[in-house]
Amino acid sequence: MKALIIGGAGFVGGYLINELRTSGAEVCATCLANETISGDCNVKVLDILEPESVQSAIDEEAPDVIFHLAAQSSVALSWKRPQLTADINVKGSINVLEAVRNAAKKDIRLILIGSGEEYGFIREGACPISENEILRPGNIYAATKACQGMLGEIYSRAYKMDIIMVRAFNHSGPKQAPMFVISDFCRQIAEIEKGLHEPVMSVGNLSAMRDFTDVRDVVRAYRLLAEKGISGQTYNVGRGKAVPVQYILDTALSFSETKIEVKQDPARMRASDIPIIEPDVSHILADTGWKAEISMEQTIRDTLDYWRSTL
Ligand code: A2R
Repeated sequence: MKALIIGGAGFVGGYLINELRTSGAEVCATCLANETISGDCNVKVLDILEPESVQSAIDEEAPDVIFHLAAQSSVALSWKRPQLTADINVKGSINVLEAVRNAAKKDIRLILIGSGEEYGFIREGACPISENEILRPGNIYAATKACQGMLGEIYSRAYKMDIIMVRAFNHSGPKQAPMFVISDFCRQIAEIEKGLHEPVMSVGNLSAMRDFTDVRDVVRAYRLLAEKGISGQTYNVGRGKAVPVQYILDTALSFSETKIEVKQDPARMRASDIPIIEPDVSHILADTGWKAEISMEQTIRDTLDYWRSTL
């Protein structure tokens, strides 16, 4: 398989390059001019806001499959920079869709990576959430990803293109930015262990229940969807077993010998926190045989070890 990863310099990109290379694929990954790609693959500089560049990259590579990861992926930044978020996540995705539609190679499979955030304000009793659930995005990032998924469905139906839409739920692992909860807790613990700040951890809402999957399992799901997913369909990617954020905190703390006090920080509490977000993952299991295999405990341990060795 010849794969092109658009947006390969982010958290997921490095893991996906590794997953695809290990499975024997030939890989080319793109990044912005100021970024670098970590992984064993060909590299191309590409800004998805330039339609001609997207077209040339796809025509030069002539891949069998494209994984579209490039995004403005921060919910917080999406509130501050809504136009930029819409430009990259919607216009940028249209540039990719158009370039695949007009590509010289006609049998390219496109995997559009969306988000569990698209479901937004989930009805009580709707968990586990199936792909057929109505989308009620609750923030600008989520709305742009829902839009990307809808465009994918439209292009797939109207132009008979081979497109698969993914809604990835929370994923985590070593190297993730510390604005995400597992990485945040692990970094705070590693900093405290090194004496970099007082032994007090600040936390937000610990009762919210979320579904966490190791990034290494997530990229395996993306590869299997490229190999076995059904064209035109949307797949949830997640563990299918939500846990309270309190469980992550307790597990992370249990891996440290240091005595640490936990303090709730009002700045970290979100007014609109949805009590539980848990995907139904039977669709991807049925079509590809994929399910999460790496335990949450392992992810937390590896992320803590990453911060211990990085700080
Ligand atoms: O924002 P930066 O400088 O970190 O660059 C991001 C890049 N990117 C772009 N690439 C090409 N053309 C653009 N105009 C453009 N704007 C941003 O896409 C970053 O290197 C990459 C996305 O990586 P992350 O933000 O680390 O996301 P992650 O965790 O790898 O997630 C991959 C996908 C995204 O579509 C998420 O929305 C979804 O999975 O959950």
